[in-house]
Amino acid sequence: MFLKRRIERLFKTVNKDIDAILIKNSSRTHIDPSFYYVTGLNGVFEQGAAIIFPDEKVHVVASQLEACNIKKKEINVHVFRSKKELEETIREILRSSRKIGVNAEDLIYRDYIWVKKILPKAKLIDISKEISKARLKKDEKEVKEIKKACRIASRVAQKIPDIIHDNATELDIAGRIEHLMRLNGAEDRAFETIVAFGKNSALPHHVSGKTRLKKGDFALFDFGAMVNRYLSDITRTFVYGKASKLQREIYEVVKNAQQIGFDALKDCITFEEVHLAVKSYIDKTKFKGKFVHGTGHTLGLAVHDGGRLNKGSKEKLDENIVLTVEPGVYLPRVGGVRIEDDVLIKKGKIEILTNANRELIEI
Ligand SMILES: [Mn+2]
Repeated sequence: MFLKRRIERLFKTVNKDIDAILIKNSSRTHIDPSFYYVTGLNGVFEQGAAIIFPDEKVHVVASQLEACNIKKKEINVHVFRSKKELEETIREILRSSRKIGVNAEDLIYRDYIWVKKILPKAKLIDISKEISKARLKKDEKEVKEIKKACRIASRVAQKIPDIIHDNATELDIAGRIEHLMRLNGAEDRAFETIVAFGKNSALPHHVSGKTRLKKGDFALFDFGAMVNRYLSDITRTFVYGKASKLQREIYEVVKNAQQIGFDALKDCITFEEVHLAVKSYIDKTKFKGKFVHGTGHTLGLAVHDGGRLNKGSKEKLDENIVLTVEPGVYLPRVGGVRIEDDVLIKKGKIEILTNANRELIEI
């Protein structure tokens, strides 16, 4: 049922005269997350395609290695064993479609040229904006998966004080976090886990390396779990040892900023307003100018799922959107604090989906 409703919504959002939508995957690093949105499948589906029409079953063209895993009765499965078969199958399914929606966001150029060649009479229309818009508001099943991913991330965040130790490297702890997520039911990590010790925590997208943990360091952990292709995204920052006065001050400001973000999600109209509320608070403290990124982003099948809480984002807040709220303060050469949680917007209220302790913890 949920697939039918997603497809209905997608065609309604597109609101253009199109006959079909073609979602085409390429190799493993170029899989379109929208493939999972319209099929509800889990797997990889390299080179495969999903083709949808208004009021019809979903067509999935999959290699013989993966087609056998598809057990959904709402899906018409087509198997390809060679590039030629893939070509013939897609051509056959779309033989009477003249206007075909494609997702420019995730369709690689080589495949675009290839689709044009095999369907010479069809007009390909970019509907990436509409796809992103349709995916913004989550249905019940999506919320369920995201909540599971959030529960796993929260549970692991709670365990971090038990796994870090003197002299541990960032990469070692990143590996342990990812292992713990698997032990707690994750299928994979949501993205490259960030572990940043000491002054590295002042770099919002630090690449974890061989830096070792020392007494007095900030220790920042940004990670997420994947469940049925849906993701969570959480950040916690601890002090390893006793916090200095400055560390306490930074932490307090970031924690207050996050609360302002939560409140703003209930009161504001646009994404931008939430960000400005958080940023203007931080800029009124002694850490003016030290919050250097957006307040958050939408979350779902992709970590950055289309919408962003930043300046210029006129997108409207609406129920069933899932967003991160992740203010930070970064002092070069000292370190930084970021606290990030995932939030589901409901009618006039919010539900915080990641519930690991947000207070300053000294380990
Ligand atoms: Mn995030």
